[in-house]
Amino acid sequence: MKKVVVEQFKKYGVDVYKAMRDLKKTKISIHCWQLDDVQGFENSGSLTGGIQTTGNYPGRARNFEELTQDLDMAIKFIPGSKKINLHAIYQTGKIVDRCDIGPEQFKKWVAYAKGRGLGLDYNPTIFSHPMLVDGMSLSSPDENVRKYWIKHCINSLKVTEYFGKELGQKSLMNIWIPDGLKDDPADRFGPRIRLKKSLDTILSSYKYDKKVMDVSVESKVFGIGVESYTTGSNEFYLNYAATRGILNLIDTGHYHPTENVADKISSMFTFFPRLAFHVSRPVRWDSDHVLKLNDNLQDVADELVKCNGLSRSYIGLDYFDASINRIAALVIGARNMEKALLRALLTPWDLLKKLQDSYDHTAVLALQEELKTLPWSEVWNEYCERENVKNESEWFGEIKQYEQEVLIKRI
Ligand code: RNT
Ligand code: ZN
Repeated sequence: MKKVVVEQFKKYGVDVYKAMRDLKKTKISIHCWQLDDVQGFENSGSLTGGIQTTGNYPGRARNFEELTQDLDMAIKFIPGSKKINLHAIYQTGKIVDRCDIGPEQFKKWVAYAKGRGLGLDYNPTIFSHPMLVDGMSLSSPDENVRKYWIKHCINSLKVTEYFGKELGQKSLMNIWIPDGLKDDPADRFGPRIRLKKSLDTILSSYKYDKKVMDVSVESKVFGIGVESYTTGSNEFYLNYAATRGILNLIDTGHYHPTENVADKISSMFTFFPRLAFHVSRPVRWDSDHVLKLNDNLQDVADELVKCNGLSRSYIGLDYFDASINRIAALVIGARNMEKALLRALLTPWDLLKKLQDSYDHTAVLALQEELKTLPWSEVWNEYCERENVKNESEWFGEIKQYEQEVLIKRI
């Protein structure tokens, strides 16, 4: 790297080599579901649960072979340490009813991950299924429905534990349910009490090995068709996670548009030793757009670094755009996550904190703005080179070529 670049950062007390080392230690969990529009391998039909993919770009992966081929293509252009985030619907081999899912259905994935030194994370899939009755699962008024999904989640704990054990890297099982109501509820309390009981049953039914896995719960404000009420709200899961000693997962698209999601991170770390994230980009609503390197993403990355939270967080991505090349979508979003983290790691937070604590807010503002012109992109290029990953001008051409040779032939 050019000496002048190193010196420019050094002037502020920032060691660019340490920043690259810290970035390399941070794992990003790449969500497989961007590559096939959240369809999975079960042939379960349309996507339900208040989430939606729009667009019909050619080349959607239709099976394990195509999906892993596309994943390999994407991973090639994403520097740094990676995991793959799976959903139950990506079960392979003998497809079973979702409530009966187990490690057997994920052997192929473990072999895939092992071969590449990747970790795996996991999500029970509580949508796109007939047992999601009237949009409800773990909070359903119907006991049979609740039992079905409880069983799915208990078996999912076993899958996640299997990942953690087999791969020697901790695995996260994240529970998100779409339960909610379209219009003003007659009863808000009942479904929440039922959800609490269902979750307690899941957690007490199987004593998973906490050394190899964690469980998180993901809240939401609303979904399509469930605009008026979501059982698993932010307050619900914050309290649930805090009282049960599990993790709370922040999906950056699941809050009111005027809420500053980054601001939540320091409050959370005040009480929770560890956090989990689904980093997404909401456009007007939880639209799951591809991550851009915008202020919202940078703010999240900055807070993670400032709170010393990188080693205490599961950082996963969560978006699904079917209107553009899906591999490029995965690459662009993941690289932007890495870039935001690198920029955060290249910032002299101690210096800025000192200025704030000595009431010199003018100097804070001046320095914050001055830092924006530092040549962080030079460090990014160096990082990509060290990781043997192509830079901005080169990877896109390769993906376009793959589109011509492979993707457009998938009809
Ligand atoms: C939905 C949640 C959930 C899903 C994925 C597919 O609003 O964000 O995390 O996006 O599990
Ligand atoms: Zn999410």
